[in-house]
Amino acid sequence: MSECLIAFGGNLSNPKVNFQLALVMLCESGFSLRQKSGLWQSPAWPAGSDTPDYLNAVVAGYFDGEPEALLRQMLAIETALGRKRTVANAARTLDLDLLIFGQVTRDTEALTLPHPRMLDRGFVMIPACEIDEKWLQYVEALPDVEIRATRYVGQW
Ligand code: PH2
Ligand code: MG
Ligand code: MG
Repeated sequence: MSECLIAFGGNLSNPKVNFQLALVMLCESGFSLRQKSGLWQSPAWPAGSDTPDYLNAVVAGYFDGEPEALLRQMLAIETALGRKRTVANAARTLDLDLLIFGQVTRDTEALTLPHPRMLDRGFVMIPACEIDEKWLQYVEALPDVEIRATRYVGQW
């Protein structure tokens, strides 16, 4: 069993419901949930993106298998819940990003572990702090405006 951390994001057609459905589907695919953050709302990154605000969350749990197998399930769940792949940072119904998978490192076209940009993103680090306060140092390094623009909006 490897302990893993997964980021949820979305800004089209009821992301909260998509998060709930995606979590059920993940748990049916061999992922066992340990802890989940609440929901956090923030403007689309990068600043000035002309697209709706995002909802984000982070979940921690366990997976018995290779990270590539978990990633395959995550991509299938995104597709099942209406994700269309167009250009980078396009608005999306659901984005599932594998942040950490045990001590595994990967640098392939399909998968980079740990996730290369996770420490720079308030919408990932702020929810991650609910799971483990070790991420707080990365939140403290973010611009004040970004921290203030990321709002807790409840459970899911
Ligand atoms: N995801 C993106 C692009 N921009 N902005 C916010 N606030 N939250 C996201 O999850 C997000 C984003 C591409 O994955
Ligand atoms: Mg993604
Ligand atoms: Mg993403």
